[in-house]
Amino acid sequence: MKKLDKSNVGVGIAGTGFIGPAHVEALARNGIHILGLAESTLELAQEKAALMGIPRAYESYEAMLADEDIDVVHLATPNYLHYPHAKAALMAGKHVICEKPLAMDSSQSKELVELAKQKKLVNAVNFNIRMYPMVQQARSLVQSGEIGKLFVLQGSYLQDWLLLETDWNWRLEPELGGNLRAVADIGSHWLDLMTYITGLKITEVFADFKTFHPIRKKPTKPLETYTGKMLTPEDYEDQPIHTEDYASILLHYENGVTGVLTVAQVCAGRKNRIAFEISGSKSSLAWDGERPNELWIGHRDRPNELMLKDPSIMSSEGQAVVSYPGGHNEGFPDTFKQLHKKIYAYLFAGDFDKEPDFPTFADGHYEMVLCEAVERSARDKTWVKI
Ligand code: NAI
Ligand code: SOE
Repeated sequence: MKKLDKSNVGVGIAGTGFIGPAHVEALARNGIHILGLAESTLELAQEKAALMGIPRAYESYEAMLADEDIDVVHLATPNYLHYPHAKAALMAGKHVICEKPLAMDSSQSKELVELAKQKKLVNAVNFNIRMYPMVQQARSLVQSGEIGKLFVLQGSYLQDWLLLETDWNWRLEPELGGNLRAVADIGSHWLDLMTYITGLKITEVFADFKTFHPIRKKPTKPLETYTGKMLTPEDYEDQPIHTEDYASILLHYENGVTGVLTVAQVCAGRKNRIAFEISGSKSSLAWDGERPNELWIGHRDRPNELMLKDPSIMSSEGQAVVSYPGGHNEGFPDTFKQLHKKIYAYLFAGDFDKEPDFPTFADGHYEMVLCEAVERSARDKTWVKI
């Protein structure tokens, strides 16, 4: 296999709607320039390639994989395409960086884990939220024992972009997005984060779901994520909804640690608010993704602290994902930059037996297993073991 570095790596991307361009930008900020892109049509690929200064626009995803200059593919397409596209890329000998969720069910994700291992190819899932500096700081504090023995992990992931019955996106259609919506789309980030920070796996779950809009108004023309506000009322038709707007999930972790997560995409005013609070026998930690440069540290026997992102006072893991000094805020696009920096450093080092320091297909598969347990629990109204 050819030794890859920044000067010779050939990167292709599929899907340049909302999040694809964040990958393109993150890579450019790491000194890696995307060679080609595939879209749903050649015309769209050409238009997006021109917009982002990408040299090659392919007529199809298959044409991109057939390009021998492509070594790595990023998948930023709707969920139902992740499994077939990731599988085809691995079969073609390409490294794969896939958006979450990794697949539509756990048998698909398991197959991808095994295939990537068999082919000895780099595989990553874009759980970018791990890369916020204060999340890394929280992880260091938990891992070093400063919080003490862990008791409770609680939090939420709330959004309002699907609040109205006229709000529409492919995520609402199970054939395109999967059987779970809020849980798989955003809850998976929170669940991944808690296991990443604490090192603890979930042993059982109990979930309660609600769909507030059993019928939504579907636009009669396709639209990219977050662009629905531009439509007018005559552009809609009624569509029954079978996925959850809301879920609360009770969680039992290893070592007797307990947790609770609420996710919802209908909470007015909460744009993209992932938040957690971790309580242990010594102290607590709280973080809010809409104020990502702050970490609250709670104490019983002394005043609480509000730590601001500042590499000069952070753990080495925190420092590793910071690009700017204190007071110079970093946010959502920076998490992509930091995650891709780690993935490509690993790829260029070339030792794929080494433990990756980024989320892999194994983490994506774990989330699929969790999602299926959550779905079963909500349906059967009972605790489900993982
Ligand atoms: P989107 O609908 O805005 O964009 C999807 C793009 O894929 C569109 O440009 C569409 O034309 C293209 N596409 C559709 N079929 C294709 C095909 N056969 N070949 C190539 N391109 C094709 O969707 P969005 O919001 O960008 O989400 C994409 C994926 O990224 C989803 O899996 C989602 O869960 C994930 N995501 C992750 C985020 C994160 O923070 N990690 C943030 C937003 C999305
Ligand atoms: C939409 O809910 C969305 O774009 C998710 O798909 C992402 O994973 C999340 O990071 C932001 O919200």
